[in-house]
Amino acid sequence: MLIDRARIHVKAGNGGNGSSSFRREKYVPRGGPDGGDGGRGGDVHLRAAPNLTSLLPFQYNQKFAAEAGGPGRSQQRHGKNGASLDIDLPPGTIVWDDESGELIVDLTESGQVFTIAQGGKGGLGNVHFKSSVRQAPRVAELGEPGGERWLRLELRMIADVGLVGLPNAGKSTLLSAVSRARPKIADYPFTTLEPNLGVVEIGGIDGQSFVMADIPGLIEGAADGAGLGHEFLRHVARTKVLVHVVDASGGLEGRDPLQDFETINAEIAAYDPEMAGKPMLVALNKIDIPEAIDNLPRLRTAMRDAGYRVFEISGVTGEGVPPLLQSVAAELREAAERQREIEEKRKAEEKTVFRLPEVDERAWTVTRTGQDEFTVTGIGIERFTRMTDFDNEEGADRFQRVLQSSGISAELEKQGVKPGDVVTIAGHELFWGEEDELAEFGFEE
Ligand SMILES: Nc1nc2c(ncn2[C@@H]2O[C@H](COP(=O)(O)OP(=O)(O)O)[C@@H](O)[C@H]2O)c(=O)[nH]1
Ligand SMILES: [Mg+2]
Repeated sequence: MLIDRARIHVKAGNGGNGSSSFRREKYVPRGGPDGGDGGRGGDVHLRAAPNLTSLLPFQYNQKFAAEAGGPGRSQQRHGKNGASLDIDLPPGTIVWDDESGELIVDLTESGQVFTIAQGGKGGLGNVHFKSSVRQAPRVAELGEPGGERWLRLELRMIADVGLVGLPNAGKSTLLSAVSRARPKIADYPFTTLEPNLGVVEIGGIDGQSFVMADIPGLIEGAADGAGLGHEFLRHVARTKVLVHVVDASGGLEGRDPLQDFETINAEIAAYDPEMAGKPMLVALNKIDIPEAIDNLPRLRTAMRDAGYRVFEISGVTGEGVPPLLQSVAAELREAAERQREIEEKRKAEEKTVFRLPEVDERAWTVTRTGQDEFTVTGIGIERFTRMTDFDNEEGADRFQRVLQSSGISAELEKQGVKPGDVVTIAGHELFWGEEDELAEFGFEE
């Protein structure tokens, strides 16, 4: 099996800082606050893009960052929102969080989009913090940092096209002629129950490519009841087109190729009726041998009469191979089109764009983490803490008011917080202040 792996870092854009500017107008003494909000940072999306078959590009390029939001500006002007970034991955890519090992998403379907990192919110400009007692507030929020993480990508290639045929028909030879796969050739009819995979690249405008599997052992294994590996079955089940390779020469024993063809078809039908229903192209192989040439007119007529599309090829010389591949590619495009219609119907009923799970951002938890230590967690309060500019006295004041109005201060008191204790929120260490201090909290300088 072909497994491709890569490790990449994604970073959503930081939110822009809010502006703390003041109006400078001739007749407005100490003009009012007019600093606008920072722009939102761009998200990073993963997208399963058709036609991609490899993670190779990610060996060279590992860092991906969406644009940061612009800072808010004077005259209440909003900062520019950062552009989001789409990372195209081949369908079949499995995405893990590199640190925790958690499975994040399995991009199975072409077109599937997943938001992997959310852009930071823009900070509020000081225009929002106007009140009657606060004529000229300096406070403005910092932008929220964008999400970032290391990801592990794994692409397990699934075959689009399966090569079937009797041992020695020339399946492995054909696969190695059209791809970089190097299956063992000849003398290995029973070697392996793992399919060999190769990526076949068809030139042309859209640079179509597909994954072809040489499926040895299907018939042998199925016929004598040998257990086929799970991976093997997965490949067989997911192929969309079969190419039936027939040794048109009849081999050294002078067999009848039509008889060979029937044998395999009967076994496929017995093995899995669904597989027998897949589109099948016939490749009459070894046309570089005189015996094959002699057989061609008879085989061609019989198979076409039976409704098959027939190609005459030589895996060894390459003769006749390009038209076969073009037809396979066309067949796959049709299969993809049918699949897309099914998907669209399904999409009409359910949403297939996955988002990060929705959670209650305002929920918080206060935990006593030591004799004199407490930790406050919660998405909203942590974000607010990261966005607070503690160097700014008014920002710090506002922070305290939020702690009070949210009930966090009351909960800390209920749990027995006393002056001098450390309260940690989003990595900031805050000291609980004395009752009679102006500020209930003092902040570490
Ligand atoms: N002359 C000739 N020999 C071929 C051709 N394709 C395969 N062979 C030979 O047939 C034998 C079996 O080929 P292989 O690809 O291993 O068949 P598989 O068992 O179907 O995978 C090998 O000796 C190949 O060299 C062909 O187009 N022309
Ligand atoms: Mg083989």
